[in-house]
Amino acid sequence: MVNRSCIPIGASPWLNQSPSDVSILFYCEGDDGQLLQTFRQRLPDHVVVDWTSERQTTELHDITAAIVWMPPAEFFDNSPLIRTVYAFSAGVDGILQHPGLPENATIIRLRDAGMARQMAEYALYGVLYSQRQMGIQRLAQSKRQWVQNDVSAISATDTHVGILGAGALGLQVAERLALNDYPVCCWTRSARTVRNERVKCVHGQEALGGFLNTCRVLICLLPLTDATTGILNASLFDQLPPGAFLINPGRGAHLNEKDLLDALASGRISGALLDVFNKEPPPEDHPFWNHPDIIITPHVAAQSLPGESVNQVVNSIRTVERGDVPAGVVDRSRGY
Ligand code: NDP
Ligand code: OXD
Repeated sequence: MVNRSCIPIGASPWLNQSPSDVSILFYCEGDDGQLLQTFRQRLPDHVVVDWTSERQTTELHDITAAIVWMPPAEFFDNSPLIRTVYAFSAGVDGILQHPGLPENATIIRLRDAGMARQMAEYALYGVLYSQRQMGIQRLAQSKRQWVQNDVSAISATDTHVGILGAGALGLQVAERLALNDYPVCCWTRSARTVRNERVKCVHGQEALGGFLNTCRVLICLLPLTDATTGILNASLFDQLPPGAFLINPGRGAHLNEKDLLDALASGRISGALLDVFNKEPPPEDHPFWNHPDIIITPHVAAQSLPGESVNQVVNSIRTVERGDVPAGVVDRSRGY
């Protein structure tokens, strides 16, 4: 949901400048130059300044906008006038925690950008893995055991899935799972109407307990905020049905890792599919690596598609230049 109160119309930092006056500071971790070049082609009326190679030779002081993914700590040091930050990501916890982020900068994030479909596939994989008890079978195979009697027929319709969050990603995940016959319920912060009658939605702290009690599989697709940090902890696990399965493609800091290990040891949780970690990659001696009931993926559950992501950022830049409010404006007080 776009919060239209974040950029007051007419307060755009661009309004008194023609685009050709406008430089945009660029840093996207891991870019081999391709993305930078694409932005330069798509914004021929702007100067896109590469922070990595041009910061020593370019006057950065007057720059008012930036395109970023995981910018270094010094990124904003010489550009105190940056007022619009185009985050090249869906999650904005990293940029919001950046020590140099100007206090009054507006952040505009990616919405979906090809990620929702991938996230739905990732979630479906995890849900099927749990429902069809693939963990038991994988382990048995590694011991050359034939475990026909240990695998029971549990139908999709009896496998209730709960999704923490029903945003750009969570909602599409919910719809895909519902299409595959899983009863799905989402939990959100505010009340919302979901048009798909096969997807239920509850909201608020008071609804959390009842929501958790039914989830055979729990998927975390929350943004990382003060309110959601550490939410996947022992007290939450205790409210799930015994043997529930956890899927976390949200953020590593949503999960209390020790509590998960304890819950796996006690059988409270039967297994977990984890894409994100407190430290990425986890240290070599991290207990998750070899845990028989944990599947690790390297933060690839959903990767933004470059074409769609560049389109979104370029459209947002044009929208802001017109003095309008683009989609994806982050509410900094909420943290997402
Ligand atoms: P959105 O901002 O679109 O949706 C967030 C959802 O979480 C909303 O439904 C919101 O509720 C809900 N929410 C936020 N805070 C709370 C709270 N305190 N209590 C209950 N519900 C809450 O985010 P996206 O769907 O775009 O992305 C979700 C997250 O997925 C990202 O922030 C990122 O961390 C992660 N991600 C991971 C990727 C990966 O590859 N592993 C790729 C991309 C994203 P409400 O509807 O009421 O606002
Ligand atoms: C994102 C991510 O937030 O890839 O976009 O995690």
